[in-house]
Amino acid sequence: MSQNIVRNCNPLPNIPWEDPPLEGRKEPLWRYSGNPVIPRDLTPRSNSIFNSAVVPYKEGFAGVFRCDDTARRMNIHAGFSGDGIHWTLGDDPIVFKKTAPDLPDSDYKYDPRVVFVEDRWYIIWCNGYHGPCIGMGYTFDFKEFFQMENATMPFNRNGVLFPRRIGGKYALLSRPSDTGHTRFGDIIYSESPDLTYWGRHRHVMAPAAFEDSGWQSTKIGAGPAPIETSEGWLLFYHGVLTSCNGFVYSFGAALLDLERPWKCVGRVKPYLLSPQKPYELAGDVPNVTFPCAALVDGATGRLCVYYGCADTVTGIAFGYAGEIVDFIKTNNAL
Ligand code: BMA
Repeated sequence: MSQNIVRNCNPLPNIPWEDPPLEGRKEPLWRYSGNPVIPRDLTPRSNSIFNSAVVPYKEGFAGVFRCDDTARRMNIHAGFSGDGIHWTLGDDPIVFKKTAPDLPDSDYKYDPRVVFVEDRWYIIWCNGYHGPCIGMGYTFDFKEFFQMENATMPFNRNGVLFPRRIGGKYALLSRPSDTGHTRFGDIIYSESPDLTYWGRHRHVMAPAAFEDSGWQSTKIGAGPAPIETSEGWLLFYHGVLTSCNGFVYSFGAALLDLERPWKCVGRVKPYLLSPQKPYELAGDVPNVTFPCAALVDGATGRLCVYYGCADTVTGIAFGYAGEIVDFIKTNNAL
């Protein structure tokens, strides 16, 4: 176990956990032996459950889950778990109450992230409004949900809110895109005094050169909410390679400056996890590992990352924040 570098994060003694394999570990992340933890058909009408967000809640865990139904409509459902591994999900999508009467409806919702900021849980997702954009809402109890104004105009995906204000402002990462299966994508930082009006946009990271770090050479996008450490914000992000057979989604990690998070101070050259297991290689979209949440034990630095597998099921992987930051520093692509 490495030194704990996590800051401003509560202890989570009941974090899902399995010790690392004793031998043969190249990357500082290892998969749960019981993966996948969420099957595709956990709700009566789900075709697939993946790219989902989990947080500590009361004595256990709660979450917001991407469930595509058997009509292949994309939506998000609430769920609860005692141990973070066995889940009960609502049969029906979340019904949001609008915080303003003229708030537009959503054509679809997908790829949620959840983060606690100040007094409530915020949900950030890819929202259908004349194409994909960043939708936002909140809850206090994972039973009643409120929808806010969209944080961005179309087209944008992979919106991720920081867990605290930075320089007095709320802070958001997002990935401007297009209407389709976008073939480009950089991570951008924006700030807001009120979670409605966003500005002071700053470029954070671009895809890498194919020759240098192929797994992240087509596009990249922020994953779970950034984790505060003594070395900077630890950001898991997905990266995409264009192979002769289509996109391949792996993920890695970067370190962002604590007070000026648009300054990337390190990012991995090799991936941390790539599609290699049968449930990552085969499914509705083959070769996808896509992280959307990370549980953190503030007392030990243990992490449990939730990631979508082949756009079909959900898996988890474990690691220590300190080991991952060491890996970034010794395998730095910058
Ligand atoms: C992206 C999003 C993700 C999905 C990925 C791979 O554009 O739609 O939800 O996991 O493609 O299909």
